[in-house]
Amino acid sequence: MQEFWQYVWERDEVYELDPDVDDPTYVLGMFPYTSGTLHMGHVRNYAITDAHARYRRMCGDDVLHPMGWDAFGLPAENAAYERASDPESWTQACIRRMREELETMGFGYDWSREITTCEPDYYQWNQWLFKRLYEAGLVEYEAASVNWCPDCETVLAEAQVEEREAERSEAATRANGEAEGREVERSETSDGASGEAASREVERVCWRCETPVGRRELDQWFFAITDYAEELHDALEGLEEWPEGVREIQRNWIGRQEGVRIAFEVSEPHDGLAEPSGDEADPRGNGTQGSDAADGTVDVFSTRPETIYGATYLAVSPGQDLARELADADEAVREYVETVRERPPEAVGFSGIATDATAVHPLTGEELPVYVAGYVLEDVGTGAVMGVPAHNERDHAFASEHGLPIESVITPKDATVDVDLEDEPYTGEGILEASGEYDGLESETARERLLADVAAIEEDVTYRLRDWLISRQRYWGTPIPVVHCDDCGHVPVPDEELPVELPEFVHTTGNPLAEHESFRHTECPDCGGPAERETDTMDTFVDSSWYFLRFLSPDLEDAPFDAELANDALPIDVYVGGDEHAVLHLLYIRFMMRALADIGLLEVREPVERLISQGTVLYDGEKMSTSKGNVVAPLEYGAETTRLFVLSAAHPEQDFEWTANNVRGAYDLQQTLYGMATEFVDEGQTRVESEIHDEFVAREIDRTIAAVADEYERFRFHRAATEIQELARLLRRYRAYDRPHGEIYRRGLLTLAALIAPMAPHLAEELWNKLRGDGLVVEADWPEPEADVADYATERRFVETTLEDVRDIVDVAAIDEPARIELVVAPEWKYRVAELAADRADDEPIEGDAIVERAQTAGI
Ligand code: ANZ
Ligand code: ZN
Repeated sequence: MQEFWQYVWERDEVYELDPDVDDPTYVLGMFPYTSGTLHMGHVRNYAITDAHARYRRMCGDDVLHPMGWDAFGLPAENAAYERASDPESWTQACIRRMREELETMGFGYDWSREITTCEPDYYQWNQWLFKRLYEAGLVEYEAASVNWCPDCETVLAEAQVEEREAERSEAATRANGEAEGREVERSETSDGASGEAASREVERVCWRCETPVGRRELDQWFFAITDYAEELHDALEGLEEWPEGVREIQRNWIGRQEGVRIAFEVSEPHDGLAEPSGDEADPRGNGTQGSDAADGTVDVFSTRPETIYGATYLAVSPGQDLARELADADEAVREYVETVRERPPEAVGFSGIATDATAVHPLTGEELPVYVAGYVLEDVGTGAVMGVPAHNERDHAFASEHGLPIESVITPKDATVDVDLEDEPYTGEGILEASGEYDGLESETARERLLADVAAIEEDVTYRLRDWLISRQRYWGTPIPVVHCDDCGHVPVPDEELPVELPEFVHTTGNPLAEHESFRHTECPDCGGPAERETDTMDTFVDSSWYFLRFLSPDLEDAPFDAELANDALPIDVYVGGDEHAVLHLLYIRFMMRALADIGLLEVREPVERLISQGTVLYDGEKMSTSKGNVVAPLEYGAETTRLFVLSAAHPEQDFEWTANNVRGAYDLQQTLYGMATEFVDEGQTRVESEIHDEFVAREIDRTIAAVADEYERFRFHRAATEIQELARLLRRYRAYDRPHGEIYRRGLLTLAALIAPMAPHLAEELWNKLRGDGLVVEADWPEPEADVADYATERRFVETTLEDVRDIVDVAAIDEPARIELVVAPEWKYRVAELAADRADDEPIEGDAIVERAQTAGI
């Protein structure tokens, strides 16, 4: 039966959006990664968008609800090795299977817009966009110490590295939900200063295979997302229809920090500072890279400038320009820098090396030693710090390990607070001491005064966000359209030569593209000389950073998207996906839109108006996942039951538990509705007068229409399902009392069909067809209430709650059906509730004022 309706929908092209519509209601679920087969997370995600799209369509909107495939990436390549096959065939097989599963579920997509990111007619536009970003200065090529997964044999973006407690308290992380877990992890890394974090063993692992991540130094391609750090941060404020949790995770990830920049003069005794190596300043330092060797100053970033008199050394990150210069001049420093850059942070610890250089304290003129230290992060602030061991956890740890002086400059206001600086730093606010003319000031005042007085101290804001590393040393991705020429440097492949197509797959241990002689060797587009192609491919998150634009004009041949259409259709009205994408995908699309806007390809800067971050489907308290072996296949219970259940089990943003019992409820509801319609059709219309019931039921039908619409508007499918269930129950009681198979009953059944159509479309078509004999419910209008039910709905709610209140003094359950109905429709309902209550309590009717009095006593 389901296949029948799916066939009809397809035949009538009911989900295809007219290409002339310029501002559709754009409803989108994050397209699936083609890793094999649909899982329950997909089903939940797509059931939400599907129900919403169907509801909006019934309300008369032109709805765009497309689907495609995020088809590049490592699993295909790994599967190819395992099965001695190739990534292309494996991926295409996955796509066929997953598309069939989506169709079996009855999701209503406009398949005429299907896109597949691993096909040249899609990925050529990744290359084209890469070039536009490159021309706009938003692409960098840098030698960088990067995260390296030894198992996947590729580089990982910072956001693809997960932090775990070494002993792995999994239960705790799960209980917090993935997203919160990440947030906690992140804030602890960025604030290693807290005592707890310092004592905690954190392991950095690959997000995909959970192998501990190492470091490697490689030449890499980056997108300059840090150019947008400030805007990405500030604009979060305006994303009112995003869950606060996701905004908070992005805020933490971008990591805005207000502080100061302090310039220290640095000198090296031997031969002065080496000339800058000619490298451009590192773009990942937010444009605030501190070393400026030419005039011999190093900027440090600090949030506590008032501790400056307590600075006993200066430390620079091993990746910082000054460190590289010092390494050139000093063998020992060079060795340290090299080893430390190949190591994961937890192996670096508080190691460091003293250099010959000294820094001049801007206030005391004292000479401070300069260290290269692994705990100073290259991409944070200026990549250099002033070490204040007395008041900063990390500096304290470093100083203790290297025998550096610990000098107190802040004492707590409360003299009873015990401070033992040998043991641990005092990190709170307080009163300044040993700070020259600032002695005796409170730290906050001192901060302001120093900023005003000292030219070397300037206000500064820094962001922890790093540039987006897009290079992957893998085959199954978009080739980066660049040629390396000995004479001309990096030369982008001319537009007319795009796409740079992936050559045939070869089985090899390393990067198949690097082994592909005919791919690798080419001609320089500039000078025609021999040159080598870039063999890195793009991170798959590049593919998904703009795919929603392609759905608007999937067949466009001369551009990635139609700008006019995009300006009209965007932002996406409703975007639904898992919260594991809170910082990867959802940050990249916000960056990409802004970059495209600044290049002049678009006018909209924010891609998503309303974001729904769907909760997890649990089984026995754990996330359903293949690795846990607790997966329920989406089709095990039948498409309709599954979709109805995942929608009715909980609010989309909440987790819920998959239990056979709960699923049963969704199944029963369908059976009930189906049974009612069948019986009605079989028995034909009969009519018995029952005025009071007719009026009540008619009003209830109207009220339910309004209530369900309201729930759908707010994505509260679970409450919509409850309303539908209640109306069905009422209609059954209605029939049981009076056997009134009349017009009102029929309208009730038709209404139920329409109301449930967004969630259970096959069933709805079936009911619609039985009761009407023609037309499709997917194309029907949302039902109109016959009467204005606003007042009635309020009244009814009042009566229902009042009845609840009466529970304390009488057995309300004992109030029989007609009496209840009478209560709800009667104009003097308030009085009647009291009367009934009194009646039941006494078993002896009482009258008039006594009733009212008693009702008042009962607080009614
Ligand atoms: C001196 C100082 C004294 C600092 C003091 C703090 C307390 P929090 O506070 O952890 O959020 N910092 C700056 N750049 C850094 C880098 N690239 N790598 C590692 N640490 C860096 O972060 C702000 C502090 O982190 C800064 O303020 C700086 O140490 C350190 F009593 O400067 B502070
Ligand atoms: Zn050349």
